[in-house]
Amino acid sequence: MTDTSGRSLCPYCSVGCQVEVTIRDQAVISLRGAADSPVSRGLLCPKGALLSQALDAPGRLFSPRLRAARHAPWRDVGWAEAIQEAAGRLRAIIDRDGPGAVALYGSGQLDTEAWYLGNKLFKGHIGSNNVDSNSRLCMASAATAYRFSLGSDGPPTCWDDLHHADQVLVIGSNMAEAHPVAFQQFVARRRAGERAGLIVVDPRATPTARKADLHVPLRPGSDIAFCNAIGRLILDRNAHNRPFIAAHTSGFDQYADLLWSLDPEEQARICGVDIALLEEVALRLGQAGALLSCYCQGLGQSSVGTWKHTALINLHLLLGQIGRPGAGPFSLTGQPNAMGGRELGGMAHLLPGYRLIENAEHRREVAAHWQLAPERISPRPGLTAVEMFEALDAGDLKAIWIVCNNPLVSMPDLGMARRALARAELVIVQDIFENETTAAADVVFSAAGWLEKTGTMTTGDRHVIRSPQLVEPPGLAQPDWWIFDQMAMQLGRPGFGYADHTAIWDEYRALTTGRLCDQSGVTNERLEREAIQWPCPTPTHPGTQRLYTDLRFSTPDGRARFVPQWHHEPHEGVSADYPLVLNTGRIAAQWHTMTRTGKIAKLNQQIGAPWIEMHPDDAAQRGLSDGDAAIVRSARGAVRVTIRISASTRPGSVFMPFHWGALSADSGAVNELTAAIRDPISGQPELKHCAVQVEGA
Ligand SMILES: Nc1nc2c(c(=O)[nH]1)N[C@H]1C(S)=C(S)[C@@H](COP(=O)(O)OP(=O)(O)OC[C@H]3O[C@@H](n4cnc5c(=O)[nH]c(N)nc54)[C@H](O)[C@@H]3O)O[C@H]1N2
Ligand SMILES: Nc1nc2c(c(=O)[nH]1)N[C@H]1C(S)=C(S)[C@@H](COP(=O)(O)OP(=O)(O)OC[C@H]3O[C@@H](n4cnc5c(=O)[nH]c(N)nc54)[C@H](O)[C@@H]3O)O[C@H]1N2
Ligand code: SF4
Ligand SMILES: [Mo]
Repeated sequence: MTDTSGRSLCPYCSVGCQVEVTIRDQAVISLRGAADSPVSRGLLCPKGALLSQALDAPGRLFSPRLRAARHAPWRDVGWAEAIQEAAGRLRAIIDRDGPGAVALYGSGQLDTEAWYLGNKLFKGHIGSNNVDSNSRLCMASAATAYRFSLGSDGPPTCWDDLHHADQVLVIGSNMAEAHPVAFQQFVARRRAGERAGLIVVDPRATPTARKADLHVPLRPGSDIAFCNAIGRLILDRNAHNRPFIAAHTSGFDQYADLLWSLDPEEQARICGVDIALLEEVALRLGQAGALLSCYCQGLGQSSVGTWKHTALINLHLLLGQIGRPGAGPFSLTGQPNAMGGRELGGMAHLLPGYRLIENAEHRREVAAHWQLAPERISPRPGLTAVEMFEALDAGDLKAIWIVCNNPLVSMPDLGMARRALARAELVIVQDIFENETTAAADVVFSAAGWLEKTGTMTTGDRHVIRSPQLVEPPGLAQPDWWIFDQMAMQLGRPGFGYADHTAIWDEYRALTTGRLCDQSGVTNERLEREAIQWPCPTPTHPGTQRLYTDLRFSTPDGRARFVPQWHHEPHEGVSADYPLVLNTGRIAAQWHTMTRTGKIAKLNQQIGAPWIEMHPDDAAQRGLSDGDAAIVRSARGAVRVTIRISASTRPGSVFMPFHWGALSADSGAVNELTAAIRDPISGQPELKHCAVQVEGA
């Protein structure tokens, strides 16, 4: 048997490290970072380095499954029966209650070809815009803010900017654990003595914050006050960039009015930090040659997430820090293809090519490309992720098809989410492993996973990268695009029956022509040999590292907009019953709901049982010691945890990783506690802030 080798994208975070793998007898015999990979340059974090162990982890789905009723035993079936049964039941619901009664819940971990097809099937053919993604829990506010401030979604910056910035502001991101390879490269620059400042704004003293020159341990939820205070202090020092503001922005006067009207001392009190610290931050940002800000869920998962992002982008506009190497706002995408998912319109308000459902011209263009009548695409945006679960719970939505997602761990207010799936008439779950959500399904589709199919993804910095199939899927598992295609044909829809991924890619990339995310020049042939950053309008175009280098933005007048906004308190304040703020997030060794990383001994050893990080003062008040068992309660639920006492968290604020679910621990998932409250503009839930009490168990 000869060995084969190939290059694949790591299927975890959006840094987009590429790995070289060698295969013998359908097994990975070697795996290492690809030395010439554009971003990672040969590096991998432990999750990436241990990827091969995820392939044959326990709990793999080898074939489709059906059951007659929720508590009936599962029956493994062939594809013909599974597709016939699932499509038949879906069609019966559509015929009875209309297309609005069904929904597709997808993922930023699906490849573009598959997710494009699912989106086309629902929005174009079934006529339901109830198509949303776990990106709603993740990047929705970053995307709306880009649209408000710069005129379109799409990060203007790239990972390479970490090699050029001389001042980096990390706000609401724990890059050291969540985007480790990118962060390591920046730290290496500093270690080598290059002038590259690091300011971290995070209520916790995270591993990222511990590397900083300045750490601002702000009160959870106070980022708008922080940004506005910095803006005001920049104006006070006359450090703003008047020529840039005059030539390339709009709305400065209203923004300046807001800043002049506020008292920086008062804003510092809202942030719970000393004004002197804010003055130091303003001084350093004002003096920066190239200022890069990196931000993630500490801004996004908030009931004012959109405004948190625009408040930060305002600072870049005030200082003229955008459109140059090392300068600009950089929303750190979470999942490996959450970017591609936004580009292909895999959200309830979007259509392919960063188009909007509410725009009649956009609907017409897409319908024409899909060879459908223009009125086929409904003008009303569909239900967003959390709304889908609320609508199932209320009985307004009848069926949900969940793909590459584990909402019974990752959704806020799990009590509600469980009720929602229990009340649903039809739950189809498409995954590579058994998870908490497959356990609540009527139909399970077994998908092919990493290395087992060919597919394309867009990394966090607009690199479009294809990963080839290198091994056979186990059992009957099939690529996600194939499953969508089969379902569409069974539903009797014309225009499906794709030969392979290349045909889907060609159809999709034509829909990006002339749009900001133009991938017309990213041909199948080029994807076999290179990674290309969009926009890339022609097959000979080299791709584009940074957006807006001509300082013409995507707004109608070409000017970036200041978006002034006051501080707002998070939705659920603390009370006598629930006096602590619960902050949730990630740790370096685990990926989300642990269906892969949770089964790899080397990654699992480091994390122990579910824990809560608590300040020594809060622990002492409750008579709790390190290692004690405790119960955490919110207005919605309770979970059991082990206490970790640490001064890393602010007094009054506790932190829990959200990785564990019913299959990995019997103590209850963090999202039993969180609330389904969300940003009214973006629909992204406030997963970083709810009120809890902690007591000894
Ligand atoms: N190891 C690992 N890496 C991952 C993932 C994973 O599961 N595991 N998931 C990927 C995905 S999908 C995503 S979206 C990213 C997420 O990446 P990050 O957003 O960096 O990770 P989180 O831990 O969710 O939260 C980041 C920080 O926000 C802080 N924070 C909480 N509230 C506030 C606030 O009000 N203001 C500010 N300024 N900060 C606040 C938290 O203390 C935390 O340190 O990670 C990606 N990378
Ligand atoms: N409390 C709290 N909750 C959170 C967050 C938080 O910070 N705090 N973060 C939120 C964020 S940002 C995110 S992105 C979500 C993530 O939440 P989820 O996306 O629900 O979590 P995952 O565990 O990544 O689920 C992905 C599923 O897809 C499967 N899978 C992997 N590859 C494939 C494939 O190729 N095809 C198919 N069909 N399936 C596949 C995996 O086995 C897994 O079951 O969680 C959100 N929930
Ligand atoms: S940094 Fe992200 S993309 Fe790179 S190896 Fe780690 S998880 Fe994979
Ligand atoms: Mo995410």
